[in-house]
This record gives sequence, structure tokens and C-alpha cells, in this order.
Amino acid sequence: MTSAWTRDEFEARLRERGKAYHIHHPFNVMLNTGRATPEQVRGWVANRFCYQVAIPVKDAAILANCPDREVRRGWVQRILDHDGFEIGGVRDPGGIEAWLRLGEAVGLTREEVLDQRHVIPALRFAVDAYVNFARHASWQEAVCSSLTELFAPEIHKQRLATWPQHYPWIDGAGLAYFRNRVSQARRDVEQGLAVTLAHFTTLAQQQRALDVLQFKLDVLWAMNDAMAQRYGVCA
Ligand code: AHQ
Repeated sequence: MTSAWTRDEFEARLRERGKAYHIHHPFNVMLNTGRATPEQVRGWVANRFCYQVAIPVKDAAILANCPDREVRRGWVQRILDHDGFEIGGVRDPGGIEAWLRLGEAVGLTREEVLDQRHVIPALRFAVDAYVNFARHASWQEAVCSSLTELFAPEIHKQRLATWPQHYPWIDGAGLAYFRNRVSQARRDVEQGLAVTLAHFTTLAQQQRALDVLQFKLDVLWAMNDAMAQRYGVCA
């Protein structure tokens, strides 16, 4: 019986999967190296909205499946981050509102982003696969699937570092979503990683966790495949 990996080894293997993260997808490389046309940028923003609005629904599915109050206390923050809130006089319009502002900054109307008229069927199917996974898998596996965010701070920082110079036609205020996500992703990952390292303890469970992470990496990659096919990609 081969023994389980140590926590450090398990975390290292999770992080090693970053080589399949969509930061390396040709469509993202085109975007972040300044070679996207305004139409490709608008297509990306409009299609990614389908993913953005699915996140709080996915997180609500995890909450619904999770009997652990301590975990829920942390996880509920994610819904507030995206949907926004007004609690005790404190107001935050949330990440979905920030994404609509990004849409306007790249030349889309709020309506055409909100009604998802530009969303590619194959991209929607990938997003739906993620939400349905979170509904039907154990809450621990759904938590594990969020760990693509291990690699998210880098992609948000990359956009903040490159878009202003490459796309001066985009109002910088529209990039607020990415600015907010750098710290929110770091906080999300702290909780998601702690749950994952504590729950998946046998070798078979740890290998399953890697498969779950790979599934989510494939969701993100497939979304980029759909956009590359629809809008074209210059390598
Ligand atoms: O903006 C993103 C976000 O809020 C989340 C939540 C998290 C999850 O629960 O799966 N994943 C995620 C991601 C966001 N942005 C993506 C990007 O490229 O801008 C990255 C994505 C992720 O890494 O899963």
C-alpha cells in the first residue's frame, strides 16, 4: 500500500498543475501581450461575464452542501465579493458590477453584457459543467475545484501590468475588477487550500483532488478554446 503524500508534497503537486493554467492559453497570451483587436477584447469580456455570474451560484451550491458552519462563515464572503452587499450602512457594488463597468470600458453596453447575447454555446457548456459539478460533488471536492485560483493572482497582475500600455483605449477604471481580485483570490486560496489539504488525506483521495483540479483547469482552457475559435487567435 503506497503511503499518502505529506501535506507539503500534496500542495506542491497541486501547484505543479499550474503549467496547465489558462494563463498559458494562446488566446490569453494574445490578450496579455497586446495583440488582441478591440473586437477580441470585447468578445473576451462579454463571454467571461457568463463565468463571472456563475461563480456566486457555484459558491451557493457549495454552501448548500456544506454542514460545517466555520467553513460556511468563510465561504459566504465569496458570494458577497461578487454579488455585492449593503450591510449596516457598508455598501459594496461587488465584482459583477465591476465586470459590467469593464464591459462599458471596452465599448460594450451593459445590456449586451447582461443578456449574454455574445456568449458562445461551448463556453456556456464549460461554465455549466463547473456549476453542476459544484452542485453534485461533495462540498470538499467543489472547494478543491476552486484551487485554480492558486494561479489567479498572477493572471490578474499580468493584466494590470500590460493592458494599460497595450490598450490605452480602455479606461483604466474598468480594470478595477482585476485590482480587487488580486487580494480576494489570495484570501480565497488560503481557505480553499486549508480545506483541501485537511480533507484529502489518503493517496487515492489526493490523486482524486488532482483530477478535480485538472477538471477545472480544463473548464478554463475550454472557455479559451471557444473564444479562440469564434474570434480568432494570433499566436
Ligand atoms: O475572477 C475570478 C474569480 O472570482 C474566481 C473564483 C474562483 C472559483 O471559485 O473557481 N476562480 C476564479 C477565477 C476568476 N478569474 C479568472 C481569470 O482568469 O480572471 C481565474 C479564475 C480561476 O482561476 O478559477
